[in-house]
Parts: sequence; structure tokens; C-alpha cells
Amino acid sequence: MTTSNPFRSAERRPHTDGLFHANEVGLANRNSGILLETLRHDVTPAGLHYLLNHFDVPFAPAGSWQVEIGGRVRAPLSLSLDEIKRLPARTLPVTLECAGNGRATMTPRYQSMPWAHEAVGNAEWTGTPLRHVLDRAGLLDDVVEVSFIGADRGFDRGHEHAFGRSLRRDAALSDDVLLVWAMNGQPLLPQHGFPLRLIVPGWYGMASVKWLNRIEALDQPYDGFQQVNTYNYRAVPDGPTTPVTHIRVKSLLVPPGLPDFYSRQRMVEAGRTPIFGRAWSGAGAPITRVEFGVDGTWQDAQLGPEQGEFAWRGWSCTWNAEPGEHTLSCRATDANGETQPLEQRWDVGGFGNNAVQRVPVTVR
Ligand SMILES: Nc1nc2c(c(=O)[nH]1)N[C@H]1C(S)=C(S)[C@@H](COP(=O)(O)O)O[C@H]1N2
Ligand SMILES: [Mo]
Repeated sequence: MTTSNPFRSAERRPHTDGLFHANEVGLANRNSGILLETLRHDVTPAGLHYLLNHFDVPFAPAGSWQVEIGGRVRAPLSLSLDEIKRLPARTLPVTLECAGNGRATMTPRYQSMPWAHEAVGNAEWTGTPLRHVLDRAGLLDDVVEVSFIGADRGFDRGHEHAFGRSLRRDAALSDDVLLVWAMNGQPLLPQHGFPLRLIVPGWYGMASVKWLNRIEALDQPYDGFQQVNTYNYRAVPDGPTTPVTHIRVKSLLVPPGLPDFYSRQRMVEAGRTPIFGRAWSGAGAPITRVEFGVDGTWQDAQLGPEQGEFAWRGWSCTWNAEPGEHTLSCRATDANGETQPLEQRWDVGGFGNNAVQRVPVTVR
């Protein structure tokens, strides 16, 4: 049990093994994951998309939202949602994944949102390239980063703050970074950032700030809590940091057969069994290969059609299931030659996990 005052203590939470703390269960109840069987949908329906909210979902009455653009700009401005929607629009299919996905499989694990595999989804996001808004405000020559602040606010490790993140100037000006008002052709749901959010394709989810209400151009790196104190790879608690940025190559399979209600263990009939899954990689590197593994023996799977530079790709194969206990896996490789490790080399916070998934099944 944590006895320290959460509003004062700057201590990192302890790593633990075994049973989940009531606080981890509480976070899991608030933040839903994709149901692995729904990986079959090319586009994840909004209600099946994973969710990660650090604080409370802000109540945002429609019609009164304004975004302030300020800091090191020639002409600070405030734009309404309608004004933003009149700018040139793009729709991009983007696979989002939480940087903490897989943390629950870490031993000992960092106490935070205990994702197993399900913090991923692929939606069609509609918005205007951020650069249109930045061009209107006019970035001054000394701008090195642009920060994005959400309307949600809370405490973490004794630090009160609004959720905020930044991008380097060149990244912020990319045509792919969008100010988004629609998900799968519908207005954003409250929990996904209504009425306006950022989407940073190829990056882990934390970069895609929801309930966006302030954009600030900076002449020095942004030092907000979510930029500096978390979302950094650290081999040891107070050691050197490497920022968490792009999504590492990864794949998942839809567990075949029938589930047991409580344990989610799988029962499969012997014989030819179709296997389906998804593979993705950030930084726009296409998936070039997916292997399907049974008890450590690998075969190549067939890749489905490409769905966009930042979207996952389907893959499939047939498994000749023989009676007994088996462990199924999949392993993706991208055009950069990156491939998934069999065992994760964990950092302190449990970020960037892309170790191969293991699905135990019983074949009868
Ligand atoms: N304002 C705000 N934006 C946020 C967050 C948040 O808590 N507050 N969570 C981030 C994280 S960690 C992730 S993984 C994604 C999740 O987006 P989704 O809930 O729409 O799937 O939103 C990001 N944007
Ligand atoms: Mo996340």
C-alpha cells in the first residue's frame, strides 16, 4: 500500500510482482483496450478503440471551444472549431498504440496502467494539417519546439499539470500532423478528445494530445511533466533518458478457437485452422514480413493489402493444429530491418514493449 501523500510525493511508484494493486485495477476499469478478436476490422470502430486518459475527461460544451495559438509567433490568435474546420482537410488511417502497451507482462512491473496487449487501434482521423494554423500565426525564427496543451489537469508524482506534449519545429510542420475533429467520419467522442485533438502519425499515443486548447511556440525545449518526467526510456531509475517517440515494429494475432469465460484460455479443434492478425510499425516503415510461430517453429504468413503509411496491415496463414498444448506467436519485420524481439529488454517505466505475443491454446 502507498502511504505517502500523492499530492506531495515525487517518488516513483514501486515495481511489484504478482497480484495487481487496487489502483492498477482502478486504472484498468477506466481505460479500456481493444478486444483482440476485433483486430479483424480494418478500421477499428470508435467504441472498440483503446482508451488512455490520465486525468478526468473534460466536459466540453459544443460550440464554445477556442484554441489559443501563442508564444513565439508574429500574430497570436484564437480559433474556433468552425474556423479550424474551414481549413483544408485530410483524412488519414493511423494506428495508435499506447507506449505502455504490454507493461503488465513485465516482471517486476512498474505500477501504472497494466496493459497486456490491447492498447492499440486503427482509426480514420479527419483534420487539418497543423502547419496551416502555425503558418497563420507565423512562427518566429527562434522557434525550436511547439507545445500542445489539453484541457485536462491533475497530479502525478506530486506535480500538478495540464496534460501537455511538444514536437520539434520540423516535426510540427509535417503535413501528416493533424488537428483532428472527426474519428471514422463522426465527431470525436468525449473520451477521445472532443472537440479537437492532435494526431501525430507513427508516434506512440502520448504525442496525440486530446482536448487541445492551447498551442505554444517555444524558443527552448518544452519542459512539461509528460515530456520530461515520463515517456522516456530509462535503463535505471535516475539514469540517462531517451525520449519515447515512434512506434516500434509489432504484431498481434487474434486468439483462435473458443475462450473460457474467466481465464480466457483457448480451446481449438484439431485440423486446418485459419489464423489472422495485424502488424504495424511507426516512422512510416512498411511491414515487409510476418512470421507465425507454433512452439518456436516459424512459418511465413501472407500479408494483406497495405492500408496507408501509418496504418496496420492484416496478415493471415493456416495452422495445421495437432492435439495437445501449444503456444502461438507472431513476429513482424519492417522495411528498416527492425524485427520483434522474443524477450523484451524492459526500461524502468515499461515503455515501448514489442516482444512477440504468446497465446497458449489447447487443441482437442
Ligand atoms: N489531453 C490528453 N491527451 C492525451 C492523453 C491524456 O491523458 N490527456 N493520453 C495520451 C495517451 S498516453 C494516449 S496512448 C492517447 C490515447 O488516445 P485514445 O484514448 O484516443 O486512444 O492519448 C494521448 N493524449
Ligand atoms: Mo499512452
